[in-house]
Amino acid sequence: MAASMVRTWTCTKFSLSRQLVDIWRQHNTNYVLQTLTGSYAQYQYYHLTHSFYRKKRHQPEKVSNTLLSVEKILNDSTLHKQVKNTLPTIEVWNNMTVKELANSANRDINDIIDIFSILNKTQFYNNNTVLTLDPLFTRAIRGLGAKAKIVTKRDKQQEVPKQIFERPPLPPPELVNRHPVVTIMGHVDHGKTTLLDALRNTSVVDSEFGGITQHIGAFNVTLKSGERVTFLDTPGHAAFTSMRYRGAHVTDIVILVVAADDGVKDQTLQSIEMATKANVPIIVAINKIDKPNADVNKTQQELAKYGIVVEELGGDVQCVKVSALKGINLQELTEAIVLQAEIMNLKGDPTSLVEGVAIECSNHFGRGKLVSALIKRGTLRKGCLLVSGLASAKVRAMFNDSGLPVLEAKPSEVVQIIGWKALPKVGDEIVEVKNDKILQEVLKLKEKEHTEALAMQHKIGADQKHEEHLIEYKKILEIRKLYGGNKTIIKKAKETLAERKEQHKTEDSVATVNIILKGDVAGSIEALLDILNTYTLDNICRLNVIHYGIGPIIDTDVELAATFNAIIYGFNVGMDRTIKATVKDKGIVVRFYNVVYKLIDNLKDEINNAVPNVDVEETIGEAEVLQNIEIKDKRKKINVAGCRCIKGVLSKSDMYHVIRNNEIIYTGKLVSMRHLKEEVSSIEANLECGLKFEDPTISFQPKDTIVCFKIINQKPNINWNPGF
Ligand SMILES: Nc1nc2c(ncn2[C@@H]2O[C@H](COP(=O)(O)OP(=O)(O)OP(=O)(O)O)[C@@H](O)[C@H]2O)c(=O)[nH]1
Ligand SMILES: [Mg+2]
Repeated sequence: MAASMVRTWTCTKFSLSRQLVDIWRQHNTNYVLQTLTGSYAQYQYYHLTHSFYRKKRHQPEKVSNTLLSVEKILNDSTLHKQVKNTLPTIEVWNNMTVKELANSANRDINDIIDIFSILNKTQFYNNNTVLTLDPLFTRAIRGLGAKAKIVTKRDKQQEVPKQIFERPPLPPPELVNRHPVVTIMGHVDHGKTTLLDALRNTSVVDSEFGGITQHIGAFNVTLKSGERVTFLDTPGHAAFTSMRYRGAHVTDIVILVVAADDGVKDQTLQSIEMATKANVPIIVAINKIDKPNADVNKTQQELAKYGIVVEELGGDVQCVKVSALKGINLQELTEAIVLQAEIMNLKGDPTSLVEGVAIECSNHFGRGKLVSALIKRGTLRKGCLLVSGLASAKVRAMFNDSGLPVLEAKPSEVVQIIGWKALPKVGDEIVEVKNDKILQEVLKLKEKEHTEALAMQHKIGADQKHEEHLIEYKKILEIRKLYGGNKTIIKKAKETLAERKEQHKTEDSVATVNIILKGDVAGSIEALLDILNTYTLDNICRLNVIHYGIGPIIDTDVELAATFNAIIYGFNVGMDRTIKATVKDKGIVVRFYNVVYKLIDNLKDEINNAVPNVDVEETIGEAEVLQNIEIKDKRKKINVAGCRCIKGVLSKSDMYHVIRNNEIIYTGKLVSMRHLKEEVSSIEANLECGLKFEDPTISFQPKDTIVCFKIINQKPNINWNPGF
């Protein structure tokens, strides 16, 4: 039975002769298996042997067929897929052990030992052998049929930051009461800032550009009832998703503002989703009830559809009907907040080392690097050492939301901190460390993580290059397999690949818009970058952000703009007076905006201007073929399409497609257009005609479609929808 299986397999698979079967019968199993292995190896490499080449060279082959096959292989995108999709990714790190690699790769430890032992016969490998990320390692990963992804591993050295970032909470009896952090969320223009102004007796809304909030605002407020609340005001405009997200994730309570005259809108839904995902209770404030078209009931019903069922409708969500503008029911709203906070019994730990979140970061004109932080734990004082990502600070001074100095900040309070060496990233955690030694250690480790992440990025880039190379290699190999040592074909194939690369490069550099973004606060830059991330039309025009940063436009920005031919966008920032002359001399384009969607509108114009015109087809008429009419012209047979115009106009001088079964079978011009034996220049809808094309050999079938079109040289459609 086994013998017959091997026989069938060998004969079909390798086309080996009957001799092998005889050997199987006459010799022992080991011998047969060895022979099989040998034959298999021979089969595998047969296409690369001299005899194969020689044989192939003498095989008569039609040139056109050869070219077709070569072309087919060169265009074979499945090879791309094979290389790109089939390789699984293994997470690796420097100095990992064989055992760790086996776990990470989800492979048998012996596989790992085998592959390393084959590649490096001079070393003995066991479970605990430490591996370094060198070329041998990369080859071994390839040998395992995978790709490597370099990650950072928390090793012993990193126990210090672990202690710092994951401090155990204080036992509940030692915690003290703290006031609530309340984030106001909702759709654009539904009255969030007006409501907050009314609650704290200010008029922030009057100072906002374009009538919309574009920063996350943080305020410590003492309500008329004497209760303290920290309010965060978020923008409702679609562009500021990250700010809303941040607001929803640092808060205890969300006030969802919904205008009674407008109802539930996109950003209302997004706010509900964010608050729900962050597990934060919602209080609904139905605003603008003073408006004649206010419909509170309808708004409540709409909210119920999305899971926010207010108490009046039998749910458990508090809902207060207010008018922020007229100051109606504000007392009820504050009572609802206080009640919700009481239910939550919010506690804090003001005694331990500080933990907080960077709400906003900016380069303040007089104060320098300024971070607005929400304190979550501990009490922040002057002199505290803080670390956040790669940034660190020794607190030099602190200010409240009115810009007045404060001496300390306790849990739930928002405070502006100066003393930063570099600005943290908005939304990042801020932690206090005990002394400078620990600070330096943490920074060193953070730096290491950062470098490793960069190395990983570079590695990915290198992998990509390697993959491209591999695809080309596979294509040439395929051609070699088919045409043996035919040097001319292989040379031609290599040349074609090289030409395509070149062509790809030139196509790549068709249109590019380079920009530099400078903004007043990190949140604005983040919002702008989020919008730019929605741009996906790089095949039509590349959009490159050469550099972005916080603060006024300075000389290095101008230098970069000159080098990369970039436009500088200043959002809510000015430009150093000293560089105005350089900007003018170098002809740098600098644009200033203080409303986010206006900046994006301008960028869209820039992209449109940068893109060269392209030829597009504009259909002007359509006809249906009724029959193929055969006529004789100087003894030659000529086909004419007998058809009826069914849409628009057919014009004699324009271009035509002949379409059969949804496929264009011919594209060209007419030499004659006749209506009732008369030569005409156009045919209108519902009229019959005979169309004679430049190519007289083309024949027509009833139901073929003939499309008449003009070629128009116009700007391609830049359909960038940034989400607003
Ligand atoms: N009639 C009436 N108008 C209001 C009320 N509350 C706000 N408004 C008006 O609605 C407009 C928008 O108010 P904002 O407070 O800026 O709205 P917002 O929700 O903060 O807007 P974004 O921050 O841009 O999302 C302003 O013209 C306000 O005067 C209200 O209770 N009644
Ligand atoms: Mg607002």
